[in-house]
Amino acid sequence: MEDLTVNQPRALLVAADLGEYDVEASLEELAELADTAGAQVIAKMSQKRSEFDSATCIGSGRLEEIAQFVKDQEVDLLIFDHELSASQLRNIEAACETAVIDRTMLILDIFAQRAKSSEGRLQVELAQQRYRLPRLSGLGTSLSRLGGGIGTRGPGETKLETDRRHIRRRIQTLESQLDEMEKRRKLLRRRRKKDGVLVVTIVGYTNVGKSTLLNALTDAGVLEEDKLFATLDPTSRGLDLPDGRRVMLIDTVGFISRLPHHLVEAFKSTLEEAVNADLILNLCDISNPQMEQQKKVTEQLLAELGIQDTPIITVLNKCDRVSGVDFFMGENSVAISAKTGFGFEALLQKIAQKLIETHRRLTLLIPYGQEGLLHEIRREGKVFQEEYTQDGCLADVLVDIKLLYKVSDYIQ
Ligand SMILES: Nc1nc2c(ncn2[C@@H]2O[C@H](COP(=O)(O)OP(=O)(O)OP(=O)(O)O)[C@@H](O)[C@H]2O)c(=O)[nH]1
Ligand SMILES: [Mg+2]
Repeated sequence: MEDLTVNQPRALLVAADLGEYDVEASLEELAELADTAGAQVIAKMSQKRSEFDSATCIGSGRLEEIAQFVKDQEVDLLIFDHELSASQLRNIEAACETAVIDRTMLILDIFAQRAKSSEGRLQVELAQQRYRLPRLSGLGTSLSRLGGGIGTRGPGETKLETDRRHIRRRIQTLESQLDEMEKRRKLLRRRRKKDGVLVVTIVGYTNVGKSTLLNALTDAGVLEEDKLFATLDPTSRGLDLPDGRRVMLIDTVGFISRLPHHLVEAFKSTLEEAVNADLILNLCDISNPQMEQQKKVTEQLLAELGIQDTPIITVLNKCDRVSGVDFFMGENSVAISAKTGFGFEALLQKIAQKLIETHRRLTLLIPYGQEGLLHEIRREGKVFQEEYTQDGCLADVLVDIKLLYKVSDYIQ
C-alpha cells in the first residue's frame, strides 16, 4: 500500500499553559487543524508559565529541548498554539532551525484551501495579508523553508506576496472589491425583507453537523465532512414548515475558540447573515466533551456581532451517539440527530412556533409630516435608530404587524 504520510511535513505542536483554558483540549484541537491542513503531527508539548516570554513565547530552556527534538526527530514544522509576533517567529526559528507557524496562520491556511466562492477567496486573502503585513520580517526565512508550504499558501494555491508595498496595495484592492460585494449583499437582504421572506440560520462550532442538517432538511447537497471548516461559503435553501410557511434556511462558516481577529473582520459580511436572521439555530454536538465551551464560544461571537433581539433555539445534535440528553435540555432546546432524522418533527414545530410573527424589523423612510408614525411604532415596538435625511426620517424599527399596512409605502 502507498504510504500517504511520506510527503506530509512532520509537525511538533507547542503551547504555553497560562492556566486560562484547558491546554490539553486546545492542543487536541490544534492537532485536528494540523491534520486538516495536511501535516503529520508527531508530538505535542506544553509548558506551564505565568506569562508569555516576549522573545520566544516559551522559556529558553524548553526551546533548547525542542531544538534537540527537532534535530533528532527530523521535524519540518513547529506549530504554536498562540499568535506569535514577528520577533518571536524570528527567534524561535533561529533557535530551532525549522519552519515556524502559529495557530492563526494554520487556520488561515485551511481557510485559503477551502474558499471556493470569489467572495470567500477575497475575504481569506484579506485576512492573510493583514496578518502578514506586520510580521514580514519574522516570516522572511520561514517562508523559504520546508514545512509543506503550510502557512504560505494563498487561496487557490497562489503563493503569497512578500513585498510590503505590494501587500499594501493588494489590501486596498481587496477592501474595495469586498465593499462592492457587501453592497450587493445588503441590497439582496433588503429585498428579502421587503418580500417578507423569513430567514433561519444554522450557526455553531465547526464540525457540529450544520451542513448535514441543512442537507437532511432540504437536499442541499453541501459537502459534509469530518474535518474542521468544511464549509466557508454560506448556502441557503427553502424549507417548508408544518404550518405551510416557507422559510429560507442558511448554513454558514463554523466558529472555533480564539477565532483569529483578522478572520472575524474579513468575514464580517458573511457572519452578518447570521445576525440579520429572524431566527438562529445554535447547533451543538452533544457527543463532544467540549460541548459547553463550544456553545459559549458561539454565543460570545454572536454577541460580538451585535445580536440583540433575535430568538435563538439551542439544537443538540448527534443524539444517536449518546444516551441521556435530558440533562442538557431547556425550554429553548431540541434534541436531534441530523444523521438519522431523529427529532426533526419537534425541531420544525419549534421553528414554526418561534417564528409566529408578531413584529417585523424594517428600515423605513418616513416623509416629513408623517413623523407621528414613529410614536405609534414605539408604543408597540421599538425604534433602534433614526436619522434625518433630505428625503425624510430614515429609521431602523421593529414594527408590530398590526401597523404594517400603515408603513408599507415607506419600507426601504
Ligand atoms: N453520528 C452523527 N454524526 C453526525 C451527525 N451530524 C453530523 N455528523 C457528522 O459530523 C461530521 C461533521 O458534519 P458537517 O455537517 O460537515 O459539520 P459542519 O458543522 O457543517 O462543519 P464545518 O462546515 O466544518 O463547520 C460529519 O462527519 C457528519 O457525518 C449526527 O447527527 N450523528
Ligand atoms: Mg459545514
